[in-house]
Amino acid sequence: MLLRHAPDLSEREVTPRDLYVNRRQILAGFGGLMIAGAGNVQAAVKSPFSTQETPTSLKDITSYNNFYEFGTDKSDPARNAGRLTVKPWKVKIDGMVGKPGDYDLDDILKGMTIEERIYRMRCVEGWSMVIPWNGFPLASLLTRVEPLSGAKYVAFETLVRPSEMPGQAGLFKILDWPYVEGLRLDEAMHPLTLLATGLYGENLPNQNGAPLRLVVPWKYGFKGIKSIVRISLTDKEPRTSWNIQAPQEYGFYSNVNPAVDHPRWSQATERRIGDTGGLFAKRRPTLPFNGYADQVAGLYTGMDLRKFY
Ligand SMILES: Nc1nc2c(c(=O)[nH]1)N[C@H]1C(S)=C(S)[C@@H](COP(=O)(O)O)O[C@H]1N2
Ligand SMILES: [Mo]
Repeated sequence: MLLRHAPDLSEREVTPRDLYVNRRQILAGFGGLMIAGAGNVQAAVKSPFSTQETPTSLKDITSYNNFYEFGTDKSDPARNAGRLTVKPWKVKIDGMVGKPGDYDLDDILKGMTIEERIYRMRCVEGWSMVIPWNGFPLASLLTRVEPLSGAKYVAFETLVRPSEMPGQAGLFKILDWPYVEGLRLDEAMHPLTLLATGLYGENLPNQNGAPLRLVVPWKYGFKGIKSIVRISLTDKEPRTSWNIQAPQEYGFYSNVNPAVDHPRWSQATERRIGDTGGLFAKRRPTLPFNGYADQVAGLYTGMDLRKFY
């Protein structure tokens, strides 16, 4: 049995991909210790929420991305994000918290459980990937900074650094920078909600949102804000980039919902990236809450999800 504190191991030392699927499932809890299976060196702990679906290939996960700070084409982030400096990395935590501050990401990681979770990640464009994330529950961080009793929402902001983000430096303003997102506090505290720092046992590739990005498995991909530099607790519903850009098309909630069409396309089915046949591969039915309805539907009881889309 191997017991180590999270900061002793960088993600690079965590499980190689071929060990993933049949790994012993031991949950260490959020106590700050990792427990790996006897005789194994891997540090990640498989989440009880992991899907059994086959992960998308590393190549597809890292070459088909949306990250408009690096360009609007799906291939732009892989080409342009390499120059982004991701260390050192500070995260400002402010607003309605007992312990606001400018935290160094390495300090945040001290004592955090490194968890392995294989999540289906879906995107509004009707495609999906299955990504084996490494990271820690957002709740673990929020609990440590002590939200005040009046806090109802969490707002997130991405880095603004035009010198390293060509999409922010161009003549055309693609989006209002910084990219912003938000969650209700109960959504943010849900154990499925993750701050990812890696995937496939490696540090997060820049194009996937290094060094820290949000993963909300039951929401569309655009909720997963990348390269986060600020987390604010607030009592007002935060603004979100896609809602600012196209309010008729994107609401605050952005829950995966096959029953509610996007104004310009159906959201009933999705294309799994990597399925044979490429663009012509058989589409899959999209599941309510991305297949996590048992865990999260209760967060929305009594809400009209056509109105709160
Ligand atoms: N800062 C920032 N975060 C972002 C985006 C972006 O353009 N900028 N795109 C979003 C969208 S639309 C999607 S689909 C996912 C894609 O994440 P992935 O490239 O890791 O699959 O990132 C989301 N997070
Ligand atoms: Mo997206």
